[in-house]
Amino acid sequence: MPLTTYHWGTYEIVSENGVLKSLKPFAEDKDPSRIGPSYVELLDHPARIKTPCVRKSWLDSGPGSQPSARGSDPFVAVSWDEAETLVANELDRVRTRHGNSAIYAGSYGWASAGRFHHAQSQIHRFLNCIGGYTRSVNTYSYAAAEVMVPHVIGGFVNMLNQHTSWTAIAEHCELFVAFGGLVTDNGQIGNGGTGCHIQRDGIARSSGNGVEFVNVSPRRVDIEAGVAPRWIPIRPNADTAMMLALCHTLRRDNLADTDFIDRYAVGYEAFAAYLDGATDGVVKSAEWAAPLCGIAADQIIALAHEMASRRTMIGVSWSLSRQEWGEQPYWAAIAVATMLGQMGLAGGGVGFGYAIANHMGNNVRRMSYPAVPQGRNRVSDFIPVARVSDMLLNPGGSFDYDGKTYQYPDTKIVYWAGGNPFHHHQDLNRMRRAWEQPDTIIVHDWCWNAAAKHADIVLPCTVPLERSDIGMTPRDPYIVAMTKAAEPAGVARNDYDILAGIAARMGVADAFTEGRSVDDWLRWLWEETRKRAKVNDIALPDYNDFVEGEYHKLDPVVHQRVMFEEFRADPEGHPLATPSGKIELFSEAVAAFGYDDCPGHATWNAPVEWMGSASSDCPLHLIGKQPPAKLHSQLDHGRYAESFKIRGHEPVEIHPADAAVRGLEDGDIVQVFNARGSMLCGVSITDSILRGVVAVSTGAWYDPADPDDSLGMCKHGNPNMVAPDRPTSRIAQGPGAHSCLVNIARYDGPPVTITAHQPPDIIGAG
Ligand SMILES: Nc1nc2c(c(=O)[nH]1)N[C@H]1C(S)=C(S)[C@@H](COP(=O)(O)OP(=O)(O)OC[C@H]3O[C@@H](n4cnc5c(=O)[nH]c(N)nc54)[C@H](O)[C@@H]3O)O[C@H]1N2
Ligand SMILES: Nc1nc2c(c(=O)[nH]1)N[C@H]1C(S)=C(S)[C@@H](COP(=O)(O)OP(=O)(O)OC[C@H]3O[C@@H](n4cnc5c(=O)[nH]c(N)nc54)[C@H](O)[C@@H]3O)O[C@H]1N2
Ligand SMILES: [Mo]
Repeated sequence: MPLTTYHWGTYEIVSENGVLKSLKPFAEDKDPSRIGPSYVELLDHPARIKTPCVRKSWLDSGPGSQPSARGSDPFVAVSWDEAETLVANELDRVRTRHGNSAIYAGSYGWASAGRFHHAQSQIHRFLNCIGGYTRSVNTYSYAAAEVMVPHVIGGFVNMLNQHTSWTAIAEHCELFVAFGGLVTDNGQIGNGGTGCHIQRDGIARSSGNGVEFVNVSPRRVDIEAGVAPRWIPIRPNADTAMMLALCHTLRRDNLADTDFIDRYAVGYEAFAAYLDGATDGVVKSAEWAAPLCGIAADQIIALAHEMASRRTMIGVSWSLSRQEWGEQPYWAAIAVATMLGQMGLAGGGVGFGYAIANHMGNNVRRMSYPAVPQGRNRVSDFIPVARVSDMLLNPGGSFDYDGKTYQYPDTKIVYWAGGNPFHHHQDLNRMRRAWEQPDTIIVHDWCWNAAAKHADIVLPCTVPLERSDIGMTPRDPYIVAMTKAAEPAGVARNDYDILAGIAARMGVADAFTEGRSVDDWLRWLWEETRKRAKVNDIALPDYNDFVEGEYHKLDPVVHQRVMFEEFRADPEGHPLATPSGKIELFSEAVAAFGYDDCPGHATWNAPVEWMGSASSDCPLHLIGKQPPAKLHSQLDHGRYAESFKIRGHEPVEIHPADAAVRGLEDGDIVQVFNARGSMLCGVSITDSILRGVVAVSTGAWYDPADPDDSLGMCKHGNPNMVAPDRPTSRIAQGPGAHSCLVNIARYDGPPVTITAHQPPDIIGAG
């Protein structure tokens, strides 16, 4: 049966008489995700964007007109001809008058799977053809780790594909201590596409072999009940304190593996001086950490002893990076693992994000795949991705990043394809003000989410079911021939064709397309893939046979992968990519940045917003976690995502005691609020959450309660109404989304109608 693939899995396309009917789980998938099938019912949903549209004031009066009406102005339907001309002229005006750095096109976001129709690859290639753009660096997923961990062990993102495999864990690990849990709902996702879901199986098989799981997390359900995890409920954003206390205990009780430390690490003396209190007068003992992290000192001490006596894997979820000082728990976890001396042993050491995505801990043969060539970006300006509001509000201002200082450019155009800033960015009321700064905002999307509704020019794109592509990623063994199963809705076009049309009007058609059709590009990508495969001694069929066969599965590696195995065997021959070639428990490079809050080793700093600073105004800590029933904002308007909501609102998980003092019952509608804004949620009472903590999944489309947004309230339940736009630190400038205090009260304002999934007013839509 023909196939398609998404970030949440591969599906068989079921058609009758050439008409797409449904999606069925891929036969190879042992644990398919239920997210996917919703796509079919959404192709023709009222929220589908079917024609190019321009915001009325912008169309009438030109760039920069009435920017505060973004989100409330009606749109005017225009032809592709007109839309291409408007975009080409505006890009040309801005690059001529202000230079290409005035075009911000970081365009962060997950877009869709498929190697060719990857929106960011396309838009970046196009903009490089016209002189370049200001880009973004790092991610919303784990920016703090991306910047800090390379200083400590010489890499991070590259290492995610090298993690010790579940097969090695199942065989050799005895104790798996997971900070932030192992959330198999999150393991539904595999960026770039995924063939067979393996996370639940990896955990179950390990458990069956006797691996004991410890869930260090504010939520009991962060490890599935089926494997009988031990729950250590920790206060959010206090993991670093607990980890430092584990280090201190290992040292005090002579459990640290000093042979390993001597041979494989540098800087232990300086770090130990900090643990002992020699540098700041504070001993980082379990007794010190207990009131900070909310875990009894004897429990921390017992855990340290247990970890030292068993083959122990330390898991660190990426959520720990998306908080103020989110760099530190990663450094501290590496310090614990180093002191245990098990790095490079099968089933021991540390791992960053097991179960977070389906590729973590698989045993795939590593092969690099070709991508659409990007050309050269002649603009050197960049921002750390989560500093977007800062950039728009503060042109010419300076920012620190990884030891250096840079300047924000003056942005005139924001161009987004394949991401949803009204989903991913924190403090949306602040972002709305920032959104009023540029002259022009251009968005390609397929549905009328808030990013599209707040743009000036909206260009409708296709979705994977409406185009052919190749689903392949070095993280997954399946290469999928993605088959076109439906005609594009309305006059929607592939991102490639949209950009080719604009390129033609700007005189760069040949540079952008190289004269190739979509089919020519797919064949080109396939031939490049075969060349790379050959170098790796992997034989791939020719293109026609591949498409005919629908998918190709690479052989798994025979050997069980163990991260740091080669380094352990031969640290001189296989040094880490750090200045010393070793694990840097103290980093001279980081110390030389001179940041007083980051002295060169893992450090505890109290966050501004956490349970330690809770007040009667804001007594609860909010976690804005990943949604189980969708990917970010994608498919929020589908029936499956809808089935998780409470009277149309995103649920807020709350402890029975916290609900009782507010007189709340299951299913009540509440306002979750702080000084930044508020959202309406449905109450879900559960004793699976630490008292004092509440949790709301991300992904509900931003739905302001009033057109000019003077209330600062989202009717629907988007946690970025209240999450702070505060960087993790000056080092990484990552998103500090999880460092958030709120209050909750029953909502007794006027009844609301959720309009998030309705299209805006469109003049002249046929
Ligand atoms: N409070 C809080 N906020 C968070 C997080 C959190 O934990 N808490 N998590 C953060 C994380 S980890 C991430 S990665 C971000 C995710 O943020 P995003 O990646 O921006 O979120 P998505 O909803 O996946 O956005 C993808 C957009 O691309 C569109 N799209 C899909 N396919 C195509 C295509 O082929 N072409 C075009 N042009 N568009 C397409 C979709 O309709 C959607 O609007 O959110 C971050 N935000
Ligand atoms: N279904 C689904 N899966 C997804 C995604 C999605 O949108 N939907 N998004 C994907 C993406 S882009 C990413 S980056 C990953 C993110 O993966 P994660 O960052 O792991 O995901 P979260 O769900 O935000 O957090 C996991 C758990 O961490 C716990 N937690 C939060 N704060 C703390 C803390 O301070 N300390 C401790 N110990 N625990 C804490 C919470 O209880 C939460 O349930 O997920 C991916 N998987
Ligand atoms: Mo992410």
